[in-house]
Amino acid sequence: MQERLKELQEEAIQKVEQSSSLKDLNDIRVAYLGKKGPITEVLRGMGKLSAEERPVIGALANEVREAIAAKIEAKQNHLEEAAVLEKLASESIDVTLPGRPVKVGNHHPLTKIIEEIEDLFIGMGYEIAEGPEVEQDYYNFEALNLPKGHPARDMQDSFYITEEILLRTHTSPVQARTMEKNNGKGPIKIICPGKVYRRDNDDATHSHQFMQIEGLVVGENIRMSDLKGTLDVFAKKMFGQDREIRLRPSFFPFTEPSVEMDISCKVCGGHGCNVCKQTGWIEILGAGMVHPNVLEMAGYDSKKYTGFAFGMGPERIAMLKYGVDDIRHFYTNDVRFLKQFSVEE
Ligand code: 2U9
Repeated sequence: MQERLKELQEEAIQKVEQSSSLKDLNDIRVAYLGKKGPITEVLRGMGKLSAEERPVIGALANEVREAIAAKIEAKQNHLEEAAVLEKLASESIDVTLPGRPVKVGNHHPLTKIIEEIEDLFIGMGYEIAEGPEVEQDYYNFEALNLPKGHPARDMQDSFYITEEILLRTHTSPVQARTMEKNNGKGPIKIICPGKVYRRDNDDATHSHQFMQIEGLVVGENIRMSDLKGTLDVFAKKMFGQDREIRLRPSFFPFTEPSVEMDISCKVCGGHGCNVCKQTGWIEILGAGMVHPNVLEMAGYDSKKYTGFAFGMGPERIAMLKYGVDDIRHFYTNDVRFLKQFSVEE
């Protein structure tokens, strides 16, 4: 029996050494140390042994069992460690590989135009001013020399919330509010960008909601020549140094005299083409010297203070600059349209 036990130990240990997987090891454990295994069988047959043999064989059987169990455990640790090392080796990453590009969005074309114009005027010493989109009739019309019943109000039909409160039809109320806050003192140099609303039917060139950028300068000795020089710098920086500007007489209730500014057509160089409707010129903005009534209503002495103002539509500028043929593209947010502006200039 002693020999049989020794044989079993050698046999089991040899198998453990040859095993190459955790499954093999478990099979060996079940085969040699399990309830139906040969060692258990030896122990079961001990009843037939003499009183002297029994403790000797019992002790040996336990030794053999422990030796096999210890060998299995050692081999199991070894196999587990090897498996971890193999996994680490197979899962190692190459940190020198280039990363996947991160998907980034881009500014909306109108935001780009507005920021470009803002930067340009900030460079000339202007500040940005903003105000409410839900506005009082007083700041939207009255303070701008458009009293109730004035015919020019018809051109700026609005969305009314009450008789006295409406969605602003231009950003001019921001300038009126800024002047009022300054208590009759100058100088003021501001750019006012923002959303405006008009009761209009939407089509390729009209929208009930659009954007404006207006500018206002108020101070002593501000002249028409300052306005012209400023607009010339703006036009050249925005559309190219080779652009010419042209001022034509116009009318706005809040400026006197009033003008409209054209730039020479970049496509034909002023000779006439489809883009400029054969005129050689493209209309860009309106402007003028602040009407004395507007200055007086905001608390300025119009004998001492003068000013100029201008206004333009970023949509129109963007349509000209990027060749967009329908104003509705700016608001419907089709990513195929928006993506075309992804290259930051
Ligand atoms: C104050 C005084 C004067 C703002 C001005 C224009 C001329 C003008 C429109 C052109 C097309 C805007 O985008 S558009 O609809 N604007 O032509 N705006 S002068 O004059 C002001 C504003 C505020 C206190």
